[in-house]
Amino acid sequence: MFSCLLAATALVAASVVSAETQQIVVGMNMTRSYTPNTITANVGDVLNFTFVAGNHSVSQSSFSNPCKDLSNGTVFSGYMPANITAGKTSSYQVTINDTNPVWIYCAQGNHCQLGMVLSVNAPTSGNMTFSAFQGAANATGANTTSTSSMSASGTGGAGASGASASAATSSKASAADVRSVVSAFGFIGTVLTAAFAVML
Ligand SMILES: [Cu+2]
Repeated sequence: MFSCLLAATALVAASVVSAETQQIVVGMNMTRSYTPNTITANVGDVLNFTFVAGNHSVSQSSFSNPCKDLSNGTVFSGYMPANITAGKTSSYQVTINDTNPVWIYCAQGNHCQLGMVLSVNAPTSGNMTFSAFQGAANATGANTTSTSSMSASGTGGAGASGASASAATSSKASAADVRSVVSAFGFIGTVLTAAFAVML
């Protein structure tokens, strides 16, 4: 699996621009988190969220109203309980339809307020960075659990949201497969952490 990730990285480095599937782990190591939580995606890319622990969601908000459902959004996974050690994982896919920023949060309890958010194509400077979004989510304080009745069976209408969702599906992957994904992300996370530590 790790070699596949290296191959994918090599393709990106070679500036091959084509639709790809990007892997995001939800609840890695029992944390309230998306890994990674800042995504850069091309039009047509698919974000594949794999829920491995806890009971989280992938929900869409606006930048200015974090932790709150976007009224015209099509992204809502529903609550996805998972327990990778028991072999129970689920996945949910979001297709990126344009390069506008997409703001994602977990609607479970106060997870969003605790910083469980993700951005797609957020500006890296200015007022609408990932950090600004996460800070705004932290600041909302109140528990704003999702009351959306949106199904996860969006058929890809572009809408204003820039993203569309496909039906959530239970993963057929073995726990070992997902563990290898998790460990690969864990490794990358360690490298990134080390890199940031050097930068700081
Ligand atoms: Cu959560």
